[in-house]
Amino acid sequence: MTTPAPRSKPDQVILTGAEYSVYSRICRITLRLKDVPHEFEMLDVFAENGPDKARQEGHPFGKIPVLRHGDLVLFETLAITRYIDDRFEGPPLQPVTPADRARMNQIISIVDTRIYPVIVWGLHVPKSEDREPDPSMIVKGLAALDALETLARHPWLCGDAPTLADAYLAACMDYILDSSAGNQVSQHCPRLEAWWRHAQTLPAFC
Ligand SMILES: N[C@@H](CCC(=O)N[C@@H](CS)C(=O)NCC(=O)O)C(=O)O
Repeated sequence: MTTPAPRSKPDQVILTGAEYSVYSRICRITLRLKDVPHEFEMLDVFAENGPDKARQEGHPFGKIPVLRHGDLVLFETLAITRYIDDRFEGPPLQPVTPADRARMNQIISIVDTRIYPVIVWGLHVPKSEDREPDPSMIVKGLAALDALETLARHPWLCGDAPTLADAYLAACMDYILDSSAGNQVSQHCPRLEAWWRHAQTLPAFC
């Protein structure tokens, strides 16, 4: 793989991704929460030449998102969002106490390993393509939502202020609610429901 040539000005922030992409949304929410001026460049990774274009942008696996800040090119959403939080002024998005930080990391891991593969790909995508999901996906999806319901605090997932955990879960909410596990939120997850209603009052999450 060749290293992509820098093409942004020293302080320019460019996020390459797609509106539909959960991981691009996580980065956009994070940039907005920190109030970082940035440009968004659309790259449809599911188009025929999408993965090649993503590789040219600097993603070795041909995925999105990719963040450029001056000469710096980053891929992997956790690295991107932590960089945004560490590098720019604005409200801190990672809790200070070890216990709260661990809770944030638990929620992020659940989104990465359960919500995205199970609910987004295992339930939402089959529904949008008029296919029956694998029944095991429903069981796993409901278990993931139960775990998040138990972890969620008020008004934000980790307490008094939004963190990267809120950005991660918020980016999936449209897909969760539009999946066969969506009713679980209104019927059995009062904390998540209240959190999502509250989050949507902030422009960063819309
Ligand atoms: N671990 C990566 C996951 C990125 C990812 O899976 N992005 C999706 C879009 S939301 C993608 O590019 N999918 C295309 C593919 O897997 O070929 C991250 O955290 O950024």
